[in-house]
Amino acid sequence: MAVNKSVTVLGLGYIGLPTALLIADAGITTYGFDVDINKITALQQQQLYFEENGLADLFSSVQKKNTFQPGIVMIHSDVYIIAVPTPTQAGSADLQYVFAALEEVSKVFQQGDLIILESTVGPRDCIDQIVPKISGWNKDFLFAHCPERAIPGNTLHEMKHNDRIIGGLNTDSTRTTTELYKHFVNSNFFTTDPTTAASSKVMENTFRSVNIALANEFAGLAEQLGFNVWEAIELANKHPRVNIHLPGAGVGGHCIPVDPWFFVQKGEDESLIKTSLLLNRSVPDRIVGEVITAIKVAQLDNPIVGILGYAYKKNVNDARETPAEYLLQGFNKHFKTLVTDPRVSRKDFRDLDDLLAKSSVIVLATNHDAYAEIHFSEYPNIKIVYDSHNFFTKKNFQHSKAKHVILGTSKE
Ligand code: SAJ
Repeated sequence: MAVNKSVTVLGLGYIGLPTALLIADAGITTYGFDVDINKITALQQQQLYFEENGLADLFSSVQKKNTFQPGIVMIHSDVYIIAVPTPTQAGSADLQYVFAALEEVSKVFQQGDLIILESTVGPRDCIDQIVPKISGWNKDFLFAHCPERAIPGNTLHEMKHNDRIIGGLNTDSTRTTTELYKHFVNSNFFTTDPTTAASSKVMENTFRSVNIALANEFAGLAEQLGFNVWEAIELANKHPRVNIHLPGAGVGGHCIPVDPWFFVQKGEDESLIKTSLLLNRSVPDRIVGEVITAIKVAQLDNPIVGILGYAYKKNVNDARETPAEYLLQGFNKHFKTLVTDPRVSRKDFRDLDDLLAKSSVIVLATNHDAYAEIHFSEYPNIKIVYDSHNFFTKKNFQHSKAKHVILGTSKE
């Protein structure tokens, strides 16, 4: 695709904004559309609204080139890239935001334009629902499903260097999409049809869900059988064909607890995929139960629980579907509960020091690097530290009387 063509990215979130900026940085005129006026205003005032490695530098580079124009009014361009959320709804992808984006595209769409869907959708959604909608406009069109595969925290690197799967509706669609992506992706392109592209994307996150569930089940077994799950996983992973994932406080983010549901058929019970999703969802409740037991054993009266970390994983400021919310709700039913996170700000959240000074029980939900330097001896009020990530070391507990309870280890 020639650089004199223009692109509009619809949905300027965690995927859409970096994608738009990479395309604009390649010198292609790029329009950014979002229904959220606050996002558009921020961008027009040269401000970003989420953190991502390298995004600020990319944004200033693009500003100098003057190739990116955010707005809330659609303007015609040659390519439309849709990167809007697709939550789960009763076991399938909720396509309402995709349809709303298509509605916007239809206002300016011209014969022969290309529509690329980056949002994750169910295997047959493109063919059964999205393509028929575009066909209804009665104009020739090109269409490809090119599911995003970048991980929050390393989004820009992965967008540039991960292999891309281009699921074109026909050869022209695949070729034009590949030509565009070659402007900013420095990796391999694998071409297929939209249904296979969607399926492979959902399979990737399902692989993660099932493997993390296995690790979480191993953690439960370790507690019952009296072994250390962290050490056992490390040893098992010495085998050349074994790659056990890590247990933790549960599974968050807008992908792994969501996308595998697209594979679960309605009414299906005996599905490995469904079991993995439910197992991962049950982890925060299991932790709440374990902490309550530890509190009883330690005979703590009126304990105050302090949750360390609210982001869904370490070193990001993203709290979508975070398991820390289930911990908060679970503890709140029984005890006064405080939360801190250096990267997620909410009015009711505390400073780290304030939380450490007030809590008698600490529950590590998110293993942010920022917690590595805590010295529990400075907070004699803290009696129990529940560590969901095997994160703290002896150094953190030097001269401290707090009990270090590690998920997935014997409680004796
Ligand atoms: N987690 C564990 N144990 C592990 C690994 C992760 O409990 O061994 C937890 C994390 O703490 C987190 C959740 O799982 O709560 C998901 O984190 P993640 O880092 O595994 O993945 P995401 O959700 O940030 O991004 C995933 C990626 N998919 C895969 O790795 C297959 C990313 O490449 C996708 O682009 C993204 O989903 C998406 O948008 O689908």
